[in-house]
Amino acid sequence: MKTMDPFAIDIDLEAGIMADPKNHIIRRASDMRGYYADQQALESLIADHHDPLHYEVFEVPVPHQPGHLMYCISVLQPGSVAHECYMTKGHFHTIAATAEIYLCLRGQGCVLMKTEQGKCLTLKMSRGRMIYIPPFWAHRSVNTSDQPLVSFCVYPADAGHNYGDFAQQGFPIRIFRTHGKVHLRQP
Ligand code: S6P
Ligand code: ZN
Repeated sequence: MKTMDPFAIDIDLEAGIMADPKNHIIRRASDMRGYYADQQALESLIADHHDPLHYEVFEVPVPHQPGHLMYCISVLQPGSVAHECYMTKGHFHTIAATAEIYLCLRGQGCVLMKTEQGKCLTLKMSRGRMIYIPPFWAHRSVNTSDQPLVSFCVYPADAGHNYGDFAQQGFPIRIFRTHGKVHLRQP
């Protein structure tokens, strides 16, 4: 591995904003086809609301090599698709035996996690809460509030993202919010 010089970046912890990110990944509603239970409601959202922003990831990248740590700020907008709370696609890591840390900076929500063996867990997120996602657990963020859900994530830089068949299979639990009340549904 090449050596490199240390560097620093600034993060506004209140606002959850990384100064001068080099990568900005944008996911809109149209990128989420297949992920929500009510596909027709998603199509209506795309058509009627100009394909609204769903979530963004901000990064200052490091080499994707063993030994390095990748980190980012993830911002998931509030909203729902036929009452199913906005969520990220979710993924296993390509190198499945790699963990991840999520530190919630803003908002309320949860991280849904599942294993290949069919175990599924959800842990709540709120400002100051850190979630440790062990190796072999797929993970997805879900925003259950009316504010953006902002997390700072750290993971091995060579971990990679395996989205597999998440659009078809999803997670064994879906999260809905009706009249302000959050509830889980097992499809
Ligand atoms: C990366 C980490 C997050 C997600 C981001 C978007 O390992 O878990 O930065 O990439 O929240 O989610 P997804 O499932 O679209 O990559
Ligand atoms: Zn991850």
